Amino acid sequence: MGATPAVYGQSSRPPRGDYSRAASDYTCTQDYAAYTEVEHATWRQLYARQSALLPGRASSDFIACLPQLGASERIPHFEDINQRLMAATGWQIVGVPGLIPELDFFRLLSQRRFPVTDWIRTPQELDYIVEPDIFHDLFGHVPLLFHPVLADYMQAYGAGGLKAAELGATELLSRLYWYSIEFGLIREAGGLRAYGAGILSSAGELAYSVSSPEPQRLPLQLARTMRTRYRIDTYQANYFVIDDMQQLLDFASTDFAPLYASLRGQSAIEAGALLPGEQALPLPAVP
Ligand code: HBI
Ligand code: FE
Repeated sequence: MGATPAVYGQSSRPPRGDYSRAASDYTCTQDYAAYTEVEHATWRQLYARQSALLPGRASSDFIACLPQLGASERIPHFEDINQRLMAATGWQIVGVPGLIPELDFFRLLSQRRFPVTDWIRTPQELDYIVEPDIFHDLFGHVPLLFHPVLADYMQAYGAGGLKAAELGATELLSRLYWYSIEFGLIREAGGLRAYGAGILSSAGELAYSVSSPEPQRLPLQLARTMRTRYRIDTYQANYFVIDDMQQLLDFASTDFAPLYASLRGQSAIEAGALLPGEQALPLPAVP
């Protein structure tokens, strides 16, 4: 078993889960009997609160896929979700004790296995938790694994991550992940909608991301997005917007090696900054 992983952006605080129970690929089985009634109640409370916030804020694809999770009242059994997920897009979720090293993460995604942290936050952490817990992973990420285009993008991202690691470009690629899969926005007929898991699982950031005038919103473009730093401990200072999920899959089919090479000499852009001549996207008028 490798040492517990340095997690992205975290302080030196040791990660929360018990990594000694994980296999060499960091996966561990979900100990369903170990969940307490308090933990099921926390899940129920988070699920009810977040679901009520989705209409008019979450992507319509996310809202359509959420019922496939089949778990509003109690923490779901991973194998129940896997039966539906495997049939839908060939993905399965696997338990992990928490954040895992990038290479292991990329490898699992390339195998259509999504790592889901198997512990849940305490009632005192209802509004904010630094590390992703089971609610962030299951409620935020798993519904869109039922979406065929997103399902293919996630696997391509994993395969791309393994290549990026060989080219020393994982920081660039992780920014693309951050500003799409974690904090991505999509433009729909009704206005801006969130499809990123970090937004969809956050009570406060969901409304902020699609309606606050504060953050900068820009069209998602590979080079610009890969140059843009991100913060993990506040709402995002900028968001990147796509018009169609297919855009992500089209990105994934391009060869990133020349892009990485061209970005090597370019400086990173601070979150929230605009380059000379750049125009942030206006907030769409609320219909
Ligand atoms: N580990 N379990 C888990 N979940 C993640 O989302 C995750 C990770 N390790 C690394 C990571 N994400 C990011 O650094 C990716 O950009 C690789
Ligand atoms: Fe996440």
